[in-house]
Amino acid sequence: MAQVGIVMGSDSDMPVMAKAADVLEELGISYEMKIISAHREPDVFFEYANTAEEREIKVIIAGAGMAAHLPGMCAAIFPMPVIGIPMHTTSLGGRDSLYSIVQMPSGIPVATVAINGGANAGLLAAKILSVSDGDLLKKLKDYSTAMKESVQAKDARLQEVGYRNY
Ligand code: RP5
Repeated sequence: MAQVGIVMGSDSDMPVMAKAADVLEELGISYEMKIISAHREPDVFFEYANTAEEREIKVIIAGAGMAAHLPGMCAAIFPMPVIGIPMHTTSLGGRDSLYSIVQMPSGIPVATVAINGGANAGLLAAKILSVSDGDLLKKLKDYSTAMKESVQAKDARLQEVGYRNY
């Protein structure tokens, strides 16, 4: 049974949504992944959002671009956390997607990550699940430690070779 529902408005969103899936896989979190357009197939979308709770999904990660209603409409229906990923767009640089997703009216929150912020969406979903999962919390702490060590290794190399040879 999937714990996280990843849903995107179009297959053109896949490169960004894949980063969320990569993080979930790295942390051993089960997920399902769907392409569902709230605008182009509203009936399919409503079926998805209405059945997510009974399918035991705990968090939805929804990514969309332009007039990006998919995350907000998920949040309107699904009673547990929804994380929104605004897609970069060629016309407005993703500000259209960002504003559409982040500017939710009071009462229907969407936890919005950065434009194209797929990895952080995966991490945020993991952190939400870690509230009631000690093993997952340990993996997240290890993830943070590995990140710190990676920065320290870069600095150590900089000190060793100097910026011109870095
Ligand atoms: C949105 O419209 C999708 O989420 C996508 O980001 C954007 C463009 O979709 P395509 O025209 O590439 O299918 O629904």
